[in-house]
Amino acid sequence: LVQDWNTKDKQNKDSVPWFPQKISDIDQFANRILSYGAELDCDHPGFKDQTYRERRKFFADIAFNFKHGDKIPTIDYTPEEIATWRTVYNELTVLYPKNACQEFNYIFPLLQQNCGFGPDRIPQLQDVSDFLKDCTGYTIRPVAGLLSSRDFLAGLAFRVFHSTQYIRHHSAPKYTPEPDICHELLGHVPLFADVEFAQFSQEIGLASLGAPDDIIEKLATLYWFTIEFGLCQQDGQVKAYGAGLLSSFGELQYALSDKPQVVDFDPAVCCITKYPITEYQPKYFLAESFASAKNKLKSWASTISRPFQIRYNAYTQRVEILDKV
Ligand code: NLE
Ligand code: FE2
Repeated sequence: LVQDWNTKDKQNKDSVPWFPQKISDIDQFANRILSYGAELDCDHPGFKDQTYRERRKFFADIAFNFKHGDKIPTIDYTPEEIATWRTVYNELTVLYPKNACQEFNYIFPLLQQNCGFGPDRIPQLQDVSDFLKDCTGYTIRPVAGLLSSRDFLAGLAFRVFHSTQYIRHHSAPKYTPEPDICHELLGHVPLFADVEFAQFSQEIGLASLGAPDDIIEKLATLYWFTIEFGLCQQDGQVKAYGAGLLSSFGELQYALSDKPQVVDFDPAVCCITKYPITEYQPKYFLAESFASAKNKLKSWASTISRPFQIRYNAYTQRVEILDKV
């Protein structure tokens, strides 16, 4: 057992990219974001809205200053923000019974009972993080903007989910290309409370630690087509389990219509498929079942060769690096 990878021999040290080995190492990602939440592009619906831009900066600063172990600050959401949440929440919750996977529909009422999910209030990240910790050990960290795929995936290895805290601009409730609090809470959170799904997400994270750039890109693509935009078959019907679908009442309906292309989930094909990030997906991958997607992805990930093995120690919240035998 090599306790500290960074003291390992020089050759390995040079060829293996840095990765976090303990949960507090994730603090180092906070100032490495690719785009800062306040610098909105000119085609963003909030670009000309000065109040919205200032609000985004406020949220970005919370995330910048967050350290592992801190409580996530409680937000006093404005009536306008709550109105946007209400629209998204009400539109989506009528679609879930028919369109969301069983696991999602099982957990959703638990979030209503335990975390204050409902149309009139935006749930607080700390409450949701506490709930997830009880269910699967997942915790939430606020994030200021987009992380690199490498950093984002590494968080999953520690069952840490990076979450935005701001809400989408009120002018575009049915679809936004960016993650926002609706996407995190309605799309991701329910499935992170599912034991098998939590395990599956962590596997992607563990596979990413110290991986070369081309593998990171493939893992990020698999993440995209499963955790973000996955479809699955349940009782002979197509259901959504991807968070990007479960948080967009526009795309959720589109994805389950006959408009997009739907192909069987095969990780080897999926991991090299190109995708757009600012519009509805032209193509989705359909898993035979939720469990089968997990198994296929796990077996694909196990073919990645690395000069070492990794084991997560939940007691110490560290990854242990083992020499290959
Ligand atoms: N398109 C999604 C939504 O509108 O909720 C967000 C996707 C983030 C990857
Ligand atoms: Fe997401």
